Amino acid sequence: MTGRLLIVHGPNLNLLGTREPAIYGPATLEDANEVCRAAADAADFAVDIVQSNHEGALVDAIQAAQGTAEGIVINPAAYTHTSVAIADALAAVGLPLVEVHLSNVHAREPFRSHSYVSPHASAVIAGAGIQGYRFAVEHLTALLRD
Ligand code: DHK
Repeated sequence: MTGRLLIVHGPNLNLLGTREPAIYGPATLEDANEVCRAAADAADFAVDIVQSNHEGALVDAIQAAQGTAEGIVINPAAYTHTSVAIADALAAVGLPLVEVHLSNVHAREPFRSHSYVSPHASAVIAGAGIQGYRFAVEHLTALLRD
């Protein structure tokens, strides 16, 4: 393996598959994780995957990536729009970062258009469903390779 990525899923993403499928799609979190593993494997990268409904646990996971991962893919879910702590943790570790949203957050309620995370991301992917994770991993691994 060339390297290692951390994949971070925020609150309520454990409910994918049953949660508002008209918005988030029919795929489960395990389906999304499989997309990440396959894309990472194709680029010769390994993945660590974390999902939590708790802001502090997500901060801990991001901090722990320093020294263990070379890049982060994160869907901070609702914390995208509220969490200075998660944005600060991402800035602190300073790893190449891609932000993913399953839905097109810009076509939804206005509060979803603001992200505390985006200023720290090299790319933001929204509205592509779980394939967004594939695009994110492909982009990040290419960035790390070049
Ligand atoms: C997931 C959530 O849980 C929402 O709170 C965000 C994001 C959008 C998504 O589209 O993946 O607003």
